[in-house]
Amino acid sequence: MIDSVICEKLGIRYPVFQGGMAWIADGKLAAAVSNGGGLGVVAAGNAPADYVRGQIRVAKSLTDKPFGVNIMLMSPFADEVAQVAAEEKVAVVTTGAGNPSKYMELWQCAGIKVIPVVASVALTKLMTRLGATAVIAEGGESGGHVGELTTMVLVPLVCDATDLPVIAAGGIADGRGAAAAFMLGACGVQMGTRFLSAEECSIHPEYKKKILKARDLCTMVTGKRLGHPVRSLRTNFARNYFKAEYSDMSDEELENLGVGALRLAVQEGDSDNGCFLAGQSAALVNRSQPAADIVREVMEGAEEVLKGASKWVR
Ligand code: TUI
Repeated sequence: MIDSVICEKLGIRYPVFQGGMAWIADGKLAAAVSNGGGLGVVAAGNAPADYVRGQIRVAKSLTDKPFGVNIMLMSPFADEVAQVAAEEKVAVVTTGAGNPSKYMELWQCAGIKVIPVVASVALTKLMTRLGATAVIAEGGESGGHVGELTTMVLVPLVCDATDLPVIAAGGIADGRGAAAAFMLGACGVQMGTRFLSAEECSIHPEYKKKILKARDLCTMVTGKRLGHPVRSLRTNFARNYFKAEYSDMSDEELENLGVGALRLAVQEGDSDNGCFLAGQSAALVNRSQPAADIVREVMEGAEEVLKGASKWVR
């Protein structure tokens, strides 16, 4: 059985976090992952505080296991959502797309364990100083908002920069990826894309179909011009957006082109106007199954790979 310091720290069975996917990771998915022994996470994304409080309560009604809330720091509602997480005294807060320094004390005073996504060594060191419980090193293979570095480079750099437990994310969707993450120094993994295929994940059937069909070169990064690079499936929308970035379109028009695109993908399955966020690992995701089976299968797969690793050493 895989054992990890992060399991002990959080009271979970498997060192598997579910990524905080905006518009997607609701209370139902988070509870299913937590009931399966991982750490389920309710994503705030750009949603208002009332919605997030509602989803936290849904998760509480479906599981008595620990779960987290992901605060997307670029959200216009980040301040209110940060407050709701403290009021609801969730077990864990993960953060993304920014520096959560200004909220750390609020969450820590509420007894919440703070586990930020870091995409650089500098933020890793700052979060260590400010008392984070662990950090998530998320490489650019991931879906959604991406940093510059790959998982292969970022994880060992982050491990060298901190004594905190490090969770690896980006490009991990099976036991092989998880085993590799442990070899890089991580003590757990976070997966988003693999959980898009979970039976408890309520995305539009067209979204799920696209993930299950995705092959090696099916994702691309757009949004660099506006400073918010995001990885998504290579749909008509993504191709057109990419072209628009390199046209003489104004920044304002470009910004408007993206408005509402995440919702259109998740709720309407609209291939022409929706932005289907997904990591490179979509190519590795080939079937739908319960979230608990995903958690167990990935960890059992990692165990098998790690047990066989001595074949490389004489
Ligand atoms: O946050 C994510 N992934 C996301 S957020 C999101 S919602 C969105 N919608 C439209 C445009 C942009 C985002 C969809 N996917 N992952 C965690 C993550 N955080 N990846 C990279 C980072 C990151 C990057 C820079 C974290 C901190 C950071 O440093 C900020 C600083 O000030 O040092």
